[in-house]
Amino acid sequence: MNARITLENTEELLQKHGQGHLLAFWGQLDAGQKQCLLSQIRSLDLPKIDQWVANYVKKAAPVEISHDFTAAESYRPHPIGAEQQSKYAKAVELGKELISAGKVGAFVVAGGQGTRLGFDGPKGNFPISPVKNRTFFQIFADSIAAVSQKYQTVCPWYIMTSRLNHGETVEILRSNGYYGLDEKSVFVFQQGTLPNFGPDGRILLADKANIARSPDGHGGSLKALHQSGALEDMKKRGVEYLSYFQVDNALINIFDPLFVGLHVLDNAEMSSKAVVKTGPQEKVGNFCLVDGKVTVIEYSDLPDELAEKRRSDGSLAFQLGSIAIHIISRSFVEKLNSKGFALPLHKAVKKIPHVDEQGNTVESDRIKLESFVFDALPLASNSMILQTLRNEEFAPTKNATGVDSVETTRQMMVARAADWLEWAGAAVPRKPDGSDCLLEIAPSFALEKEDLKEKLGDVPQIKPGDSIYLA
Ligand code: UD2
Repeated sequence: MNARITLENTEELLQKHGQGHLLAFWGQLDAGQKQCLLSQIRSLDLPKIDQWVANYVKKAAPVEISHDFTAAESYRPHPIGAEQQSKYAKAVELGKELISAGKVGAFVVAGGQGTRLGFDGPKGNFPISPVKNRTFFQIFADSIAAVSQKYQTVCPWYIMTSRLNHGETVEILRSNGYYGLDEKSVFVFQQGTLPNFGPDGRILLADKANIARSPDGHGGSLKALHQSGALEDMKKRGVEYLSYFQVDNALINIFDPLFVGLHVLDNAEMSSKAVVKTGPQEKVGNFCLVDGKVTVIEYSDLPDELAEKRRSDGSLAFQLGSIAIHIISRSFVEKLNSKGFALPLHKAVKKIPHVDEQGNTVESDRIKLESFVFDALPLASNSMILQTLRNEEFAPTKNATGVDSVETTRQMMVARAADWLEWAGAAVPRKPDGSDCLLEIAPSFALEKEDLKEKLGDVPQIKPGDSIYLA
């Protein structure tokens, strides 16, 4: 039976858990603020928070890595040998059937802050394409429309936002008419939050009446899919697989029949795409096998000696980088939610606005906790990894300039378009370090290079210095 909740017993409970300071400004609050703060405090699972404080907030090392692990195996981008060739062909056919039957949905996680890019607003609204300055959201929507058209189906789009950008994201989609997609097939939902902490484990106040909170990481998507009704929506539509990707990858191939098909043929619950890392310290997760389970160890958590370890042929021992592209079975997310699950948390030190003991608003390095979606991989009964080619599918936009930047993304978009056109038989003017023109291919023109073969007649002659948009 629930005991009656009063200010006194709340105070007592908070004291017991070392969080009594949350009521420090109680006397300065009006009745509405008091009620609001009390309900926030009551929603905290304080015994669980004690564990988080001990296991994550106060621990110096972010995660403990068992040294008893090996590198994970993967399928190559192209099949090796006749047996695999026939498996890939079967997978492609199956993948196409599943996409045509409307069983695959697009799922972008777009709840992050995108601080490094220095862009004001949801990252999905950043104008990234090299010729037309189309935004990430526009590019994804164009791909979804083109796939729906190609397979004569409706591919729904699930978009996860956070409290930091939900309203703005919805408004961007609405004011752009959902980029021509049917509004009913675009499902936007918010991820959850977790409280912020000081280094001593005390929960921070954002102001005198509110607990400071941050989005709970992209791992929060697995709960949010359930809590928001997105899973229910998928079930109603008959969507069985989610194609998961990040908001900052303009080269994403959202509906890849081979990837979907291999996932299903291998009875996988959650699968991943990987690239061979550019070097030991590339900022991508590392695919490993821990106790026989596919596991991703984030770049910041892999000890240097393992990151640098090489095989006899000179290649990196841990060479498969995680590019945050997954197929996730709906039944897997349903199963996790039905039996209750918790992903491990990771600690990040960020500038977080909060009130100090005097009640002044300050911004300083404090702690946020988040979960990572790839930590669900070991929970899957089966998990498959498909290697892909970086220049075809992975151009992360993290920074304004330099590595993984707006500039490198645009270069990669042009380079892929040039490669596709040349493969199909068009002439592309070249400089020693790339193409001597700007090229952009709209998904409606070609979703893959094979689509260009029959469109060559629509490709104009490309001259040095040209800016060409093919749509
Ligand atoms: C991520 C991966 C890294 C590699 C790289 C590829 C992690 C921890 N690392 O690095 O291994 O695959 O991407 O580009 O993921 N997001 C949310 N809610 C949140 C936090 C993030 O939706 O609470 C989204 C965010 O909008 C973005 C994606 O998750 O689409 C990744 O976030 P990030 O850019 O901060 O990830 P990063 O660069 O640490």
